[in-house]
Amino acid sequence: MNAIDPIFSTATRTARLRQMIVGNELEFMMEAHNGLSARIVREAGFKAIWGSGLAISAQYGVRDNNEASWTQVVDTLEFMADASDLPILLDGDTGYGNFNNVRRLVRKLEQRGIAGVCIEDKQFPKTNSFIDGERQPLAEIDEFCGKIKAGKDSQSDDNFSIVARVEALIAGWGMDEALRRAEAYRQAGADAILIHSKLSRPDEILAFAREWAGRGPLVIVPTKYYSTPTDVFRKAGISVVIWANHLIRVAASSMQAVAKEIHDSETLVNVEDRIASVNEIFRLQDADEYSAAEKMYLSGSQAPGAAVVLAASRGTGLEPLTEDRPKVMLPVAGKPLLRWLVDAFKKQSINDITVVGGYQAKAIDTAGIKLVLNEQYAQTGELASLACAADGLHTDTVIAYGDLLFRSYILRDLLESDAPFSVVVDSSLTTESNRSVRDFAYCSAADDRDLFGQKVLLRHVSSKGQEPAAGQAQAPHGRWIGLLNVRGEGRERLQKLLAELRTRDDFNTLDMPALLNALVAAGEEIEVKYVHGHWRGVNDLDDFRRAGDFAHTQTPFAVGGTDAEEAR
Ligand code: SPV
Ligand code: MG
Repeated sequence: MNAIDPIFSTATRTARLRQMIVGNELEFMMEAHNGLSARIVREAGFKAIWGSGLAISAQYGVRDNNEASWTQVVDTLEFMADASDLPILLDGDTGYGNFNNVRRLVRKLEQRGIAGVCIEDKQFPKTNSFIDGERQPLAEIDEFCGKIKAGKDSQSDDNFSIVARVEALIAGWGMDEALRRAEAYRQAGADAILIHSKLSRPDEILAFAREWAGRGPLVIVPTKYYSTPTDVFRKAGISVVIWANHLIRVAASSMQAVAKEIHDSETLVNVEDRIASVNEIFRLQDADEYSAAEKMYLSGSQAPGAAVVLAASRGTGLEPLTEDRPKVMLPVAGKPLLRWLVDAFKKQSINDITVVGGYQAKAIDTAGIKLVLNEQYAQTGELASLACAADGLHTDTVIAYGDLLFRSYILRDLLESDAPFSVVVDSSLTTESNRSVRDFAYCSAADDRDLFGQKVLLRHVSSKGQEPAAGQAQAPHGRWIGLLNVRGEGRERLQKLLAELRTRDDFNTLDMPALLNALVAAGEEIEVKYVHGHWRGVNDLDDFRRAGDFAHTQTPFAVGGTDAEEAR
């Protein structure tokens, strides 16, 4: 069977394990020893997991002598139960102590979603049955029956199963003793008997099953008599076969082979195609589920991954300060203008930042950015600069003027837009700040808090427009601050449009407002995010001074500087 029966998988884990134990079919359990192997067991189609003491010890690199503490075992089981929804039957050794330890173990296993436990009639600390079996002391029958009863009395889910494991054949005490013990354990309340043998043939197991004559479910572990055809177990009336250690063994042999190969050859080339791919490991870890959840729950996770900053011009009005550097490298409150912008992008997890330089580009600090050059900066405009970076528009991208300072929420809010195109427009037209910014925006509706949440679209941007006179009929709705967010399919459409504009004779004179207007003319909807102040464009010396004041209010522990005109 490869797929888990969907009806079967809707029952609780305890109910499923119990059904396997008491049902009439021969059932199989596969060993797992950590979350990954538990998941692999499930994917292979098994209906239940054997939490092998040997394998769990081995994956920790310790012996099967209760060297791993019982709480470490229970913690491991928790990973297994999380990684797989199969019922897990824990190999609980001797119950890690007396009746009281069994009671606590059962309660803790139920809390962690484990469906049952198998306890064996040896003494704590135990040794693996295949190591000097004869020398291993067995528990007193009555004492062991007390453990079974204590376990059954402390389970809160009726379907939690306790399997009693008889070690009499392992210890060389003979068939009669094995049967006597099994019967006592059955009467004490065990849900099944695990009869264990270390012989390479199934003879004593089959003899036991005959004598047992169906008094209750029997479980076997054919590690040593592995060559026995499985049908023999079926005919003998066995209920469950446990493949007890095969995943830890294959893990060991694979790791040995690959480690040796890599060590000896000093290359990965011989092994790469013969081992699980890294992607397969991601799949087994359910990485896709994480990505889906991230989109749902992690704010900012949908942020565009890239930014393009236009920084090629020297800027008119600042000539005295820009002899040896472009405007974006002017220091504002202790760091260059460009660095403020780059830091703002990084704060929103945008790390792929392309700066288009031109004038004095060699003075641009390239830490954390990619610099591309518009060699023709002196004869060309903003669109020619954008075109230098347009080929790199391989993800959602914010296009920004380089001479811009803003409060971080402005970028964050812009990034929340799902629209293919969105821009930030400042509706505070009458303030002193940003007078020099002449990209006036005309929109489908004015900024109005009563219309909060309503979609507003850009209609037109008049570049280097005249300052609107008060009461003017066609007054603009604000200033475009110089941020354009391009998402999803918008990128390709922008690239296509840019390619078309490139064929125009006046391409070299075109600026960003021309691009926005061309987008609108092409039928694109450009969503408007209104703000009211909280940003500065830097176009002249006056702006430069204001930018310093503005930036100071953004630096940690800055005092003063609340901007009264923007405190609306
Ligand atoms: C285990 O898997 O740890 C078992 C089975 O107890 S065996 O190793 O065969 O004893
Ligand atoms: Mg064991």
